[in-house]
Amino acid sequence: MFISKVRRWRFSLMILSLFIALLVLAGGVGYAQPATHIIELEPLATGLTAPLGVTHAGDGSGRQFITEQSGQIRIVRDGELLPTPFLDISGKLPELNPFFDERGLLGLAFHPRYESNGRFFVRYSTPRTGAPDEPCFGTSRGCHTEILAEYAVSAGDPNQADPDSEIILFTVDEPQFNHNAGDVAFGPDGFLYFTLGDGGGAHDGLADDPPSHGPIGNAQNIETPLGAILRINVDRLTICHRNRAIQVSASAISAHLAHGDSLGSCPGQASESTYTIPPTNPFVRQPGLDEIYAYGLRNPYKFSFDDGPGGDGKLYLGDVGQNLFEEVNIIERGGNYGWVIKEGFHCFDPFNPTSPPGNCSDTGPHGEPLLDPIVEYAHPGTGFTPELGITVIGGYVYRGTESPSLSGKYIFGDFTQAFFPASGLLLYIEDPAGAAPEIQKFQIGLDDRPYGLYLKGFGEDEAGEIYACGSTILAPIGEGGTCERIVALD
Ligand SMILES: [Ca+2]
Ligand SMILES: [Ca+2]
Repeated sequence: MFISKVRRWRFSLMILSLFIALLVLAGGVGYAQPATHIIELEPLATGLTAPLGVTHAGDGSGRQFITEQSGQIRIVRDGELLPTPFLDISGKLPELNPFFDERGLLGLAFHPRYESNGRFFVRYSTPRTGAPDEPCFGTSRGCHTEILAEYAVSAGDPNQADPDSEIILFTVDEPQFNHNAGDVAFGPDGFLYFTLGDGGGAHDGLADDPPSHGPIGNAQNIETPLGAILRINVDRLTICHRNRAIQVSASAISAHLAHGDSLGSCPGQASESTYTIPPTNPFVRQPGLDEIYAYGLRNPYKFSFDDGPGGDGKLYLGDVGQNLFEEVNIIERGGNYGWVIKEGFHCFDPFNPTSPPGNCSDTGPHGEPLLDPIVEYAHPGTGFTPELGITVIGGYVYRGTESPSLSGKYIFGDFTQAFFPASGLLLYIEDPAGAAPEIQKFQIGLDDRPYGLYLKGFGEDEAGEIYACGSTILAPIGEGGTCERIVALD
């Protein structure tokens, strides 16, 4: 069977070579590479600190909302960056490290019915004391907790959130400062999705003695929310009604509160969460944390849904790799995406992370298949190809109208090709859900100039136009941050 496969492969190669030779004879050497798209970058806002993303309220206002890692949500209205932030939670954050940090205000999503209910959701980091046996204890970055919280717009001003409206929905203590992921978004199903990395450090803790993330690491452990994408329902909430915890729809909350009920479980009773679990989550009524939607992820920093006109709603996610490979995945419900058994398409050895073993298990701890990404690329100087950058930054499938040549392409990028100098990359995948997705590099400007910034995130406005955000500065400090709209020149 193996030999016949090899023969078939050789035969296919022969046919392919013949075909390529004919193409070369017919039309020169540009045959294998589709023409690179040329884009221009139009400034949306400058003078920012560490912009991680752009989103919109879906309320027809045309405003863009920029998430700053330093703790502010900034508004751009009619092309002007408003001086007062929509929300500033910098006082809740740990002191961010002035060289590099992955903590801060990390994600923002507006409720699909924000225009009528004023609800929005954020992910951020907050400090905690920690225990002496934790890897973060006594380190320069200390221990922290990751939080998913809900806020509301203020009653009087659409450009001001109510800072006192916070409801904390979900918290998890982090063993290290890094790999917090942090994106938040509503799916086409109306549920809220958010991501958490494997807890941090390296090798998902397996090379530590003893393993600092448990015997199989966090990403493969379905009893922890770390290393996973989670899905919850924020439209059915728990309230205390006549000393009994009940679940009601979010639209009925204010009526209940007016009649003396309170949000959350009843005093003195077992605490219940302020959200509910979609009954179709993969681990409901069986082992595994009910919030998990998919797992086996290392640092699923950015994700999005292809939910614009012509999109099929697929969930695209960039999972940041360790020493060698970066990857983009299309996430399916219940899927195990391989980390820490695999990095990209390759097997991973936590004790020899720069030499992928030839063999590893193709299933997870419960016999489930490990799902491969749609594409991978390699870190520069590792001997693997294609050599691009060191940290994938997930983006969006373009469904806007200003750049028709980009329609249906997955626009994403890389943080930087090396820590110094700032050398982010803007990339795309021509046919991301097709049979042979391939990574291409955008040409920036007719002069083909480098991006020249640390790429920190992407964003999308109400019209489906896509923005890239970056900074001249590695850390979340200073005023070197900018968000720019990506516009095709072809
Ligand atoms: Ca369960
Ligand atoms: Ca993977």
